[in-house]
Amino acid sequence: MKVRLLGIPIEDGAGRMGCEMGPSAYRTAGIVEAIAELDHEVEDLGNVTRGPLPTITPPHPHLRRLPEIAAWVGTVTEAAYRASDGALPVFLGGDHALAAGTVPGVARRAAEDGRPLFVLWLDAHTDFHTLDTTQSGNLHGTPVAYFTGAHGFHGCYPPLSHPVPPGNVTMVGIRSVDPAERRALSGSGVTVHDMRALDEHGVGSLVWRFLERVAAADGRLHVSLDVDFLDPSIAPGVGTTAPGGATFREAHLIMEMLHDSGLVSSIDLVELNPFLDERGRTATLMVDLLASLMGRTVMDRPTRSFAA
Ligand code: NNH
Ligand code: MN
Ligand code: MN
Ligand code: MN
Repeated sequence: MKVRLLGIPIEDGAGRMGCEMGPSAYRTAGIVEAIAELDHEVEDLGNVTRGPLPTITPPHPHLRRLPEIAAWVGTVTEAAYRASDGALPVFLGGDHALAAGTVPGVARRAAEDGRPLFVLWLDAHTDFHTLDTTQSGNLHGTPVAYFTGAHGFHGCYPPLSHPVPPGNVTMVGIRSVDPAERRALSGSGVTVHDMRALDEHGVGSLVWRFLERVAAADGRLHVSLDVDFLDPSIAPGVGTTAPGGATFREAHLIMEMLHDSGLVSSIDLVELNPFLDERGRTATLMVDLLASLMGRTVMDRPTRSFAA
């Protein structure tokens, strides 16, 4: 499989600076070597640069850096569409606002190839705010509402050509949901597995069920991995830590299952803030998780495949 790395140094969507350094930290942590070692062909496309700022009249005064994010979304959508041509793109963030570009870009690619797109959202947060509901004004809290076609982005973010059906989105690891997001999610069709569901059913069976659904639909799968999905004790390098997150083994198991499924067609690694990291340990963990997704194993094992 051919893998393409694309750095997307956005930090304007997060409440604090530092995510801009994410792509460099992944390269320093050896992301190219980790993938190449697994016998994939790797091409590093470098970093995207944001297009010119559009003129936007913000619908609310507290929305932070709306013209910047709108510009990024347009640029990233186009770049993600191009990077997904005949290769598996890994988007190196940058804060989670980048998913408002990567997902629409790969959704367009999937649609042109006649395949439905599914999204696995690994995050402490649901990022399901619209421009009208966000309280913080931090636009990294909005990508899922946008790419599933929610109203409330008109005249701000670019018009969406290929919205992802909410029923194709599954979230895992959730433990911080704002009241407006909770209301919007109920009845939306999005599947939300909060931490309690993980504790009760185990991450393996929840993820397996979702993968079977993607396989049955002959779907493509975009995986969006927010650093704060992980417990802060193992991943301190993020601006919005939330206690009670996924453990080291839970996270690796998901990646290993994703590898075995053969369904993953694009990946975001987002919200790494190297300024807050401890001697690169969070960057290194994220690279190791990606390696598991790309086929790194402890021992040889028989391939598990889906029932017909
Ligand atoms: N829901 C909060 C907000 O909108 C937090 C979002 N922060 C994240 N999302 N890190 O993953 O501000
Ligand atoms: Mn997020
Ligand atoms: Mn988050
Ligand atoms: Mn492989």
